[in-house]
Amino acid sequence: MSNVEQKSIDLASQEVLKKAQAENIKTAWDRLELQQPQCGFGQLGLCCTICNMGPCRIDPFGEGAEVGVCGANADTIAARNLARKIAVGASAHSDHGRDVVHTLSLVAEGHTHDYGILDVEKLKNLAQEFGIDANKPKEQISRELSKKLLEEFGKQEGELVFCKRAPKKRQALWKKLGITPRGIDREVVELLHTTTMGVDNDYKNLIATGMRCALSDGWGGSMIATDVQDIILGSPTPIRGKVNLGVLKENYVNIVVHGHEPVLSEMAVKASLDLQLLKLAKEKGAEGINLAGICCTANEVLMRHGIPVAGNFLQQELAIITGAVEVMMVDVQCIMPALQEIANCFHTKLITTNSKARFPGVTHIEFQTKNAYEAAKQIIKLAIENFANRNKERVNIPKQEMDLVAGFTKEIIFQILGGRYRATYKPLNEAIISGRLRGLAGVVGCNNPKQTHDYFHTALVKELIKNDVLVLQTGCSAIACAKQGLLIPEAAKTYAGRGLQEICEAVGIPPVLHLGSCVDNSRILSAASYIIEEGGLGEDLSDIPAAGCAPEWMSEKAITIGFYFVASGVYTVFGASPFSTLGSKNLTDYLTKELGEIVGGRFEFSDDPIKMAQLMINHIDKKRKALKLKQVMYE
Ligand code: BF8
Repeated sequence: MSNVEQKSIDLASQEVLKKAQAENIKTAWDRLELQQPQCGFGQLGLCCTICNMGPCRIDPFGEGAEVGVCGANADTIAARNLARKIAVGASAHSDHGRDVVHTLSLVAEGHTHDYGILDVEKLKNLAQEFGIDANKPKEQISRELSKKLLEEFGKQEGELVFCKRAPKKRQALWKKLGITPRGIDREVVELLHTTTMGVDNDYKNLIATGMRCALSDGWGGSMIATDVQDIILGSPTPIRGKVNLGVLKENYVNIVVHGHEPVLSEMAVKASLDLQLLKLAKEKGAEGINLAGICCTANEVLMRHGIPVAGNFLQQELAIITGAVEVMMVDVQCIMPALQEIANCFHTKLITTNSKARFPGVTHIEFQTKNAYEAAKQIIKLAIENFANRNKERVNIPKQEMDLVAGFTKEIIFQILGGRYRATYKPLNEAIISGRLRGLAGVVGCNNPKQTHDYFHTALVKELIKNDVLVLQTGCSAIACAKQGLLIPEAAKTYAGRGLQEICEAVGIPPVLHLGSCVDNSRILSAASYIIEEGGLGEDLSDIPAAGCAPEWMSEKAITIGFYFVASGVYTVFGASPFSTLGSKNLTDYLTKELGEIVGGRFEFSDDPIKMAQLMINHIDKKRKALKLKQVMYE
């Protein structure tokens, strides 16, 4: 794939890819090419490395081995492989959530003054959900709440408290199926246990255990991460920002935060405004300090502070290749191991900050809640010192930068649609009931060099909004659409159908709402629960005219998100290849057909974005019909 247009639809990325080619710097696209042909057994899910009698592989054509040495067949092997990915995805989000709660407990104990309790109302609401007297002083509430939240991870019995946020009918279904999550860590461990050699050999049972684990992420770890981040960092409100590599500035010290945990990037924001550091930057010949983000941590600081976003997952290498980045500071998740080599081609210093995620030989500045601000200052100082090492001849910052509006939470949707003093989801429900809006879609997830970068996200979302579907976005998908100008109110006029346009114009919102990072997919679950509570659109999440999609997914976390959406009743379409299950027809049929009868949600796979949108629209129309809603107003 040498043609940059095939690699990405994003002009800024194309420009930097050309530079990479000219300078013989290898990126993910080149490494993908070197991997061709990729392992067919792996793609089909038919390779088993679980025990030392293997590795075994099943012949997909039925001519060779039909079972592994232990006797496991294609169904068991493919389901075990998939289940392990669900466990890993859940562990990543949930471990993030645990760290955030730990920060809350340090704030409550007075062990850190770098963070505070910024959303007291949310703290009190959560306290009530956990049976804590909300009239106590906020520090006392925080102490008790952080203890109870930490217990959610280690709980052995009962059910996660946030499950109660789901509609009653959904809760009852989870109970009936035995998939109500009990404790977050317990579900991850139990799922891993069942996948080891000689435990669960029933692919349907493995998927049930997998759904329980995924639910412990969506209605547990991720939801905790979202809500506690809002408490200690402040709940986002709609905010304007800029996106794409053009946000890097030629005469500034450029620092890129990359990863997932905003407790770190938040301090980088604070430190980048430090007057002494600004003075130092000027002394070193820079005009100032420019902080930008990549991936989900970018979404976090964008939503709360309007910090510009340099790009999504596939742009992490490209940001460094601009030659203008002094420091890229990384914490956990979605950080390509290749960054070290790319940084070595330039003056860029890669800095790791989390003890869980290190690179051999890379500078590590350990970031702990207690020393947070000092560590951030140290990193920024290092970036300033590194400015002099920048080779101006090799700097090539693309011009492209686009405006966007971010910061829509479930609470904000209440306010913008219902007004601050009569906050309600009623106008949203009524818009769907009357047919002005066809329905809702959650479009989320990553980039994958196997697909033309950003094309799947944007083509799909354009098709949805053209058909009066309001789109809720998170993660790298939101960044992709933002770069193409879909996250500004003006986009409604250009791209949205007439009904959606009328709503956007009436309340001044974009047709595509940015709800945050990947853990913030939990905001979509909560918003959907409010819709049911409001009334008129059924009794369960599976009744809502809505669908989910991850068009360019690559991460195990996306699989887990898909499973908690499906187990919550949402029809969910995945792009790229299916989850390596095609080697088992039984498992694939189970995920794409039978699950719908069991949990009300199921998977669909497609490699065509327009077809994906059409599948979602068909599903939405089917749900409208089941609810006996009026015709869509402007067909
Ligand atoms: O958690 S969307 S590439 S950055 S996994 Fe990663 Fe995928 Fe981006 Fe955020 Ni989510």
